[in-house]
Amino acid sequence: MLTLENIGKVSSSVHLPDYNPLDIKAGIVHFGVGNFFRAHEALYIDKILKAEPTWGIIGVGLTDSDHSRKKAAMFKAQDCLYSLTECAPGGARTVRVIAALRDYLLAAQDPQKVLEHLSHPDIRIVSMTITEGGYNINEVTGAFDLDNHAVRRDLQNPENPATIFGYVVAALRRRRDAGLKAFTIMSCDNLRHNGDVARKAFLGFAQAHDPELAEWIAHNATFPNAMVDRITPTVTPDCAQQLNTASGLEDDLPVVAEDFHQWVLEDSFADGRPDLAHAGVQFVKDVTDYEHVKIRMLNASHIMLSFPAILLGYAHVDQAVKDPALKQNVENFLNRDVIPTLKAPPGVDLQEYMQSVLSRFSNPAMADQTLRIASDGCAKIQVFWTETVRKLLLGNKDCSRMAFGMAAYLEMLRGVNALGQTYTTSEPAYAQVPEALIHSDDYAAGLKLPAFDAWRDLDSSVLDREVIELRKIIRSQGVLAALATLPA
Ligand code: CS2
Repeated sequence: MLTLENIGKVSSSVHLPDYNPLDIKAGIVHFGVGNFFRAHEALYIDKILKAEPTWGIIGVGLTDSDHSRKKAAMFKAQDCLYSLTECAPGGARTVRVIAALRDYLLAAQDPQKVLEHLSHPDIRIVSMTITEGGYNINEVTGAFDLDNHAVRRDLQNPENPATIFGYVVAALRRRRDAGLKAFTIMSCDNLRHNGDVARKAFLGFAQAHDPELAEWIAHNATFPNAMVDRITPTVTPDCAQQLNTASGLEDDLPVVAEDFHQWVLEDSFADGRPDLAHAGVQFVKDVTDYEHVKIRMLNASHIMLSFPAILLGYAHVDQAVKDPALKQNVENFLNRDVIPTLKAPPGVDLQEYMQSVLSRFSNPAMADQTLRIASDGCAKIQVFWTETVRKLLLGNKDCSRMAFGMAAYLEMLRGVNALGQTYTTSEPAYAQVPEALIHSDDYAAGLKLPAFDAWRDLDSSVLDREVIELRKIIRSQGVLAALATLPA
């Protein structure tokens, strides 16, 4: 097993930390220790720990399930070590053991310990990857949703929180009362203006809890915006075994990612930060243009590709992007619907960016899952497509590719592909939504789903009619026939 004790015995081809993990102190608490975080922020931090050993990370898991308890036990058993395999499109691989994570807590098992860490003066950054839908912002009102059940519960029990908002705000109260500084709240999720969204969410909660505290937080905490990028597939048990066979490690928690990674960050930190530029972070005054390019091009075409790919029976993104009709559709979508309304950040050529995205999607070494991409499609459509749809509608532009994407999404939600095989999609936002909307024989019913809420204020009658027509064609003749009806 991969542990601190055994770390010296690994094969010489594996890169080991260039610092002693026992010397590391925690300066960051991170919520949501998923694969993306472990392949991204944790790697950047790993690269600076030798020079700055006070920036180790304490990971916190918020979901309490058998799976998360098992994961927490594995982290403990491995002294929070894990391996990251980075795969270049040409086949080259490197493996490194990351020791940036120095503890892992499941919040439900030890809520007070989480609060103690968050209230400790050594903790100066609280970062998070809690998914696009995790910020509890109502897409229609644009405000923090105080009706959410868990939020209401936390507002009534502020000292025994269960949501990230409850934990962070309770800790900030303790810090203020103890005369300590606030920390930086750093979102690493794929949202436009993720820092501003985080600010709205945490201040929205704090305001409802205690307006005076909310004001203190507004003046003392910071919420830098960031663009984060690295494709990090789900690691299935088979994949974990292959990774271990290749690395010679016995790692229960291996992660795999492409060789590309990028982090563009605003330099706005409440109480210092490590020298992340040394690890490759680009600090800029305003990340807006970087975020828009990444989200409206990469993430938006990831779902534009994966929804129909699932219907065609493609399990992996690299296979899907080799399908000429699917690839052409993504290129048309980017060239005609997205790029004309995007502003390129300095030094970025949007045509080159598109080619690099398509080449990253085709990296066979990772076999990124189409079902992973399609999961939580509701929140992803809201975040990745809204701006493009609104611009098309407002400009009276051709909406056919968008209609195709929406039709493919709605057909995909039904859980059966063109080969008659069934699969399960994950849509956490639909817990309250009547199943009937998804399974109705009325092709228009699905248009009422919250995925499409963010342009309800606009006249979308033409778009909606196209969605209905394309659904009919997908259902009767298949995805490729529907694609063939789009403008060449
Ligand atoms: C993907 C992202 O989940 C998704 O929809 O588009 O996870 C994507 O792989 C990352 O944002 C790449 O940085």
